[in-house]
Amino acid sequence: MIEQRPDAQTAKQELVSMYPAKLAKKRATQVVVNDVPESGIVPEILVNSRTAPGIISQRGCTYAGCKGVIMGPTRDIVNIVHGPIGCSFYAWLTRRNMTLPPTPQSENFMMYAFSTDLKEENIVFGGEKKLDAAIQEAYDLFHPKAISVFSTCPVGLIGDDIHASAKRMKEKLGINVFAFSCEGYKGVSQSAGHHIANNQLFKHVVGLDDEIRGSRKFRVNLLGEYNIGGDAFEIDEIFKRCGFELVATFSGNSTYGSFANSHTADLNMVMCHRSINYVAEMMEKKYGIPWIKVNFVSASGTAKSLRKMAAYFEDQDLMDRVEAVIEEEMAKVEVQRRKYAARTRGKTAMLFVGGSRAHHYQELFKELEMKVLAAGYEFAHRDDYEGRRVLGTIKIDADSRNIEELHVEADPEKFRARVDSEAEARLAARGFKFKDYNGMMPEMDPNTLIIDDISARDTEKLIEMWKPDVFCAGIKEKFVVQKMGVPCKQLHNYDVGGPYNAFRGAVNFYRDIDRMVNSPVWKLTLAPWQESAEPALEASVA
Ligand code: CFM
Repeated sequence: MIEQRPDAQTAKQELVSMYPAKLAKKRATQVVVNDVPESGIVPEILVNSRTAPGIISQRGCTYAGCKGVIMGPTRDIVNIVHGPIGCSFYAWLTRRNMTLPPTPQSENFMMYAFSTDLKEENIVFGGEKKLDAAIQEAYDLFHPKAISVFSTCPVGLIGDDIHASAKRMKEKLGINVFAFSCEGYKGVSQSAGHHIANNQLFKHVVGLDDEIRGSRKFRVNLLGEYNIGGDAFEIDEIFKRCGFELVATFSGNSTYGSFANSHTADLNMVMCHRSINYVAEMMEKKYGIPWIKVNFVSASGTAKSLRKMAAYFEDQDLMDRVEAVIEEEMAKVEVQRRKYAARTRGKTAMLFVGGSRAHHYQELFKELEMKVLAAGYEFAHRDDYEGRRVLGTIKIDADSRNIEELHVEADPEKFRARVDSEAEARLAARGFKFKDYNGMMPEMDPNTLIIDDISARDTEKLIEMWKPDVFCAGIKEKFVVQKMGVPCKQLHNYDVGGPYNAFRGAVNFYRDIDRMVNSPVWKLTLAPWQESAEPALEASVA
């Protein structure tokens, strides 16, 4: 019952007060009671800061963000992990990012785990020779278009020069070989790995192939979509029906060639702002491609994003086609939405995941007429919480300075401004905004709790206090949460469900959430000795 919940301020005090004084002071700036004044200026939150040693939080490492997240979904690059075998095993297709090669014979290396399998001996005497040999072996076996190398923690400590090795082998083999210094400890979370992946992809691949391919004239890239559970397939299908030519996705269902060709698109759409805004910014500077924020999670978000894409191209036929697709799909979705919302209305949810889904998935809960009580990211930055308006005020600390900021200038030959000042004025007059992201907090209710980098202990306490009908997180949290009698929906890999994007995906989500929040099984989770006040066993000390 809502009435019995402690209010947000009391709940915050409870969460923060369990830490030692110094840490409690810091946590108090990472746990925020949301407030959305007229101005839209939400309270400041401390984020992207090191997790205190000893605290079990949801975060992953820099290598996970680079190799697993950004580069993982590309099927035709051989990704070699330079490090002990455990790192490679950890990143082996655990994220459910799917791919669809054009024929069964087409290259697809995603089901393999390539590793140099570093041993103690290599840690002592160096592993560069082993890396050269691994690149050679992968080339001999598969003859791929490109090979990339990822370093894990020990490699950074012993100082193997993976970039020198990549350069040597590139010259020797005549294919593109490039490397990522994405040692796990390099940043405070996965987020640093995103940035490193963006940089190297931009430096070594984007812009290599200028040929204009495809028959449709509205050429777009979708950035920050990773085809978890087949999401990208849903979006692709809608794009085709509307008449957009999808040149590249970074990086769901992607190929090396699509990255190389991506600078020939005329618009970049950014879905996951956290993981890929760097490439969007760099492509704008170097090639003149503007970017807009989109969200294909939820039916209403999909409709809004499609309209924005069509508005950009200022083409009446395109706008008409987009409207027709939206009308047809929304009619179908709405029937289902009403059916499910009748069963989910008023139920409550919490979302603690990643750096964008904790925000995007709130749209689907709105469509289900559910209430979000609390949310937070694992590794997002202030702009993802408070909006890009705070970008100029974010303090750069030593950890962020550790990650290279590429200096990018307009390409003397390939830069082409896609919108002139007249078009820009026309679009602005219609309320169209480029590079615009308001973040999660302004779209949440006041007096909800925003918690950055939630810990295992915070999670338990929060559930105890506010018992939600569904808790959204990942595999590390899932079973702890469920033992407390609350269903946990994994928003990283969708459990075995999905796709959840675009129109059909939204309906899949409605159905799966209805099943979870209305299942009677969660009331049956007490052990016999918890069910009654009577002791189950009696004994006395002799
Ligand atoms: Fe972006 Fe992602 Fe996410 Fe992310 Fe991730 Fe992911 Fe995620 Mo897991 S890129 S920030 S690093 S939307 S793997 S597909 S689900 S934490 S919210």
